[in-house]
Amino acid sequence: MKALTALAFGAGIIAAIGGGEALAQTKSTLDIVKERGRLRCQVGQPAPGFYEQTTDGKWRGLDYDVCRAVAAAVLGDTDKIDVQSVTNAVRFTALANGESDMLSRTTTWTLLRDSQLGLDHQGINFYDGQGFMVRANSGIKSAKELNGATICVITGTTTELNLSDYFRTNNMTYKPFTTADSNIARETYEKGGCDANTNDKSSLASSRATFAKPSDHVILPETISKEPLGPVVRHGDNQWGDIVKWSLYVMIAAEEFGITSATVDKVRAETKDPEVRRMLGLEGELHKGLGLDKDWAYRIIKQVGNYGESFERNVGPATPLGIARDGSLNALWTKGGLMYAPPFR
Ligand SMILES: N[C@@H](CCC(=O)N[C@@H](CS)C(=O)NCC(=O)O)C(=O)O
Repeated sequence: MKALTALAFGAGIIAAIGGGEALAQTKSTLDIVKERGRLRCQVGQPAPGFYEQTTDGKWRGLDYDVCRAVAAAVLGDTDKIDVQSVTNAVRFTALANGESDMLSRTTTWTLLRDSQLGLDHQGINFYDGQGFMVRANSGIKSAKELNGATICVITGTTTELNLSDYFRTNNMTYKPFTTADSNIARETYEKGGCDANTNDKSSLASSRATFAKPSDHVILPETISKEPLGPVVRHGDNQWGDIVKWSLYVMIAAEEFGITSATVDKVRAETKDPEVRRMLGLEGELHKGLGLDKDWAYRIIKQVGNYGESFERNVGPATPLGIARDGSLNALWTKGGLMYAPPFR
């Protein structure tokens, strides 16, 4: 419930800031963030594992760690973040008009979003796909059995569009219960107002973790779409986009190199690996193009950790979400997955 208070507060910030600031922006986002000394990072309404508030009011999550990585790279401190928590329906406007510096909030990379909304996607931090959740006692075992069902869905999402495509393709009908508020969708489904809840499968796992009895709900086997999720910046500010994208790649590459938050100091003192040395700023001038100092990547690994550390502490098998990584698209490319960082060269 604490999260709800913060949500209202976060939405208030957005409203209060208004649309002006960056429309008249002549400075780069990097300069604005450095001058302000704070990163305005947009997340969604709290979604456990991805962006949520703990009892001490701090935010955490797999997506929030991308915000933290950028804050560590640019401002040297993962706490220098103003969190903007807003609904899906206004997320792109709030970024495009300059209220947010970036967003990192289970957002799917699509052609339309990348090319027609004044935005640029910056890589993928979670490979997802859309699914359905139903009550275990419904006896439903497949999405193909949902003909005529009432389905809870959040507006302004790819989810809403895929739902329509899927039922049309399979010659089935459904009654949508649509809302912009993810809490209302979740609660309406939990209280029996919908036969099924549809969302990205990770989001379903996230919702289920908040239910009174998670085991009363099952996620059906079908995956009806591709949902590559990742951070987004405004179109046209390429250096800022590079910073966001390469901050994420540092986390992925660090895991591939076997470097963790606990070992990065030792690695920095001892490594002879040329690529690791370039990434950590021990050799070369790679930081210059980003407009950052040479320790930017070191700080990300030290303060946030590598991608695997973030995955395990936020959404992995030991968390309430319990998402398996082995054998999934979210494994490193060296382990059969798609997590892959371009070279540090
Ligand atoms: N990936 C979808 C949206 C996925 C989604 O709806 N995520 C859930 C996570 S539980 C959600 O609604 N979160 C609340 C929010 O972001 O406001 C998209 O980009 O349109």
